[in-house]
Amino acid sequence: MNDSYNVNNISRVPVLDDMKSNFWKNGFVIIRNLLSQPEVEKLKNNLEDPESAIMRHSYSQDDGNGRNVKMVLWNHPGSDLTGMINRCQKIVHTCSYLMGGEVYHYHTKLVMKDAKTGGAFQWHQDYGYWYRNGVLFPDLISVQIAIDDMDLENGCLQILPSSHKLGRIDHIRIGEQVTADPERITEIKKVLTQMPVQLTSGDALLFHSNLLHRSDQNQSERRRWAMISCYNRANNNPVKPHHHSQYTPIQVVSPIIAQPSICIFVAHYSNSNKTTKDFLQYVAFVFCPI
Ligand SMILES: O=C(O)CCC(=O)C(=O)O
Repeated sequence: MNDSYNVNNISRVPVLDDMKSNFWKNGFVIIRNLLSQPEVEKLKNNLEDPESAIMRHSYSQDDGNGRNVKMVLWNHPGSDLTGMINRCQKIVHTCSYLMGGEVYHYHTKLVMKDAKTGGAFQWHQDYGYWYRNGVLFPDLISVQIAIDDMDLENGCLQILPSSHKLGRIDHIRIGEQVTADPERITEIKKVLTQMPVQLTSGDALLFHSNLLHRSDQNQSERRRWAMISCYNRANNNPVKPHHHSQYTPIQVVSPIIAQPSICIFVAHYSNSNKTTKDFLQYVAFVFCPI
């Protein structure tokens, strides 16, 4: 672990103290404009290139109801634009602050629900999967950044606030998805109120790994793309090697990524940093032991 890490002396987005208590009370916080409009536009342009390494590694996952979600998954952030975002100070330090200690990048997933065809996700906790990976504590946080506006029509995330307090729920496989025990969900929904998380491009939802969430199919004429980056506490290194990252200190980058100098900044890191993105194949995801 990185001993010099001091969560009280770090730069992060100005998360008010009550945001931290809200995070632990509700299991999530929403940060509007986590990425500025120039930043999110850069990100969109970058991802929309069909020849990019990211798009060449995309695959489809069946939602069990006749539709697919396109995804790309990587473990180590690398040095391209998404890597800069995964490693940028304002995100990494904010996650460390909320989680109370150093975090490392566990993996990132780009989730692409195309217009009219994008599939759904069933109720699940991310720790429902990660528990199986030898991660002992649910000390992980996910940052979902809206690349496109996300609303009810195009299948925004739906959450059950405070559900992180339920602890880990058993998960079962339905189709190609792993979902929280449906009988238990029926009972939980009688006591917790479902909330849609409607985000504008650039906004982010930061949520605890035991927060129950799902999303509907995209019924709209608009695509719904989002990037979810997951960070694990450094002192929660998985006890067995598996298809996601073991503890690897993040080479945090600053200044904020998308200033006019972004090209120079990104090029600098691309040249000087040997870390490359390691994309995961679909097969690794589907056959992970549960
Ligand atoms: O993007 C979504 O709608 C949900 C994605 C999700 O929950 C997941 O990949 O675990």
